Amino acid sequence: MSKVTVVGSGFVGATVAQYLADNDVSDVCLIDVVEGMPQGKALDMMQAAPVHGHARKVVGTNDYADTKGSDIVVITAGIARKPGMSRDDLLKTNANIVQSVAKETIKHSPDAIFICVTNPLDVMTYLTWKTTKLPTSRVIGMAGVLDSARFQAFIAMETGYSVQDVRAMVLGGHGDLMVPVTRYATVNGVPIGNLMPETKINELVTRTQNGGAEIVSLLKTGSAYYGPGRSVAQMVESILRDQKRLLPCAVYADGDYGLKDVYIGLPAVLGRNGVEKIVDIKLLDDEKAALKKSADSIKENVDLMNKLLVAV
Ligand code: TXD
Repeated sequence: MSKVTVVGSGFVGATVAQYLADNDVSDVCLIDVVEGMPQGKALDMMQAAPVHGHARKVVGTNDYADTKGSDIVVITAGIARKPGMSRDDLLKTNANIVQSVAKETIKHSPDAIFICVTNPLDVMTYLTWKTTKLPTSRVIGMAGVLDSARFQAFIAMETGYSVQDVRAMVLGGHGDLMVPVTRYATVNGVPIGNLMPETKINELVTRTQNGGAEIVSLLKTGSAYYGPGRSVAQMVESILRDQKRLLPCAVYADGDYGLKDVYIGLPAVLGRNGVEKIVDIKLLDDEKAALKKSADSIKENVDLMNKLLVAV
């Protein structure tokens, strides 16, 4: 029986928990700093179980002792940027939260694989790795699956073809500098360049890059969670069921794609051991340059985070 701890029982955390239990992937421990909230959501999910017909356990808690022995720890704890708050303030606040969460969870689940979700994603994943001191294969960030899903959804909407036939991968950091590798985007193997003009592809790329902001501006409060939650769940499922899916994830580049000492979105095979392989999909020079630019920006933020953390 697998156990997944989800730290941060907010919108994304609860969506992950619901999918994992409903689809019989694992038992779930939901934890949060807010008292009663994870317990309430867990109880609600346990009451949905008889209707749904699964026998998975969902536990809500504020006590890290209950996270003991988790196979996977998903970190969604953090705050969203509030009006008037600088990016640096957000970086500092979330870095402190993620650092404390990683320290607590690794104590109780030393054999776990960690999936970081908190923004700024690539930087927080790096921090999770540094804090847990785990091998890089066991610390992964979720962003690429979501960004790719958004791109795929837009391709399906544009062409009118079934989303089930659309495949695409978005690499690079989770932000303005993400790199949607349009050459590899297809509808059942047909490159999208055969199906729409380049100007349209560029429009879809821009919409993908602003995918999170578009939803924030519609929701007014909070950010996306169905897409993000489902994306995390796909990674968890690939690991626990040893599916060896090739998914774009924030992984540690140690010379891969010419990048060093940075967590960034690259195509990775996820299986029972975590990141089992980073696949080199042969990029063109301008795609490599875009990836490098994205990596440089992440590294600048990691440096800034290190300064802010020391300043605490
Ligand atoms: O693609 C991606 N990686 C992302 C990232 C897609 C969507 C959301 N993304 C980020 O995930 C977002 O920017 C946030 O940083 C996280 C979580 O987003 P969510 O929408 O779930 O935020 P909520 O609903 O505010 O939930 C966060 C919870 C909330 O219940 C807090 O009480 C809790 O985190 N929290 C903590 N839990 C445990 N421990 C500590 N210290 C803590 N601090 C806050």
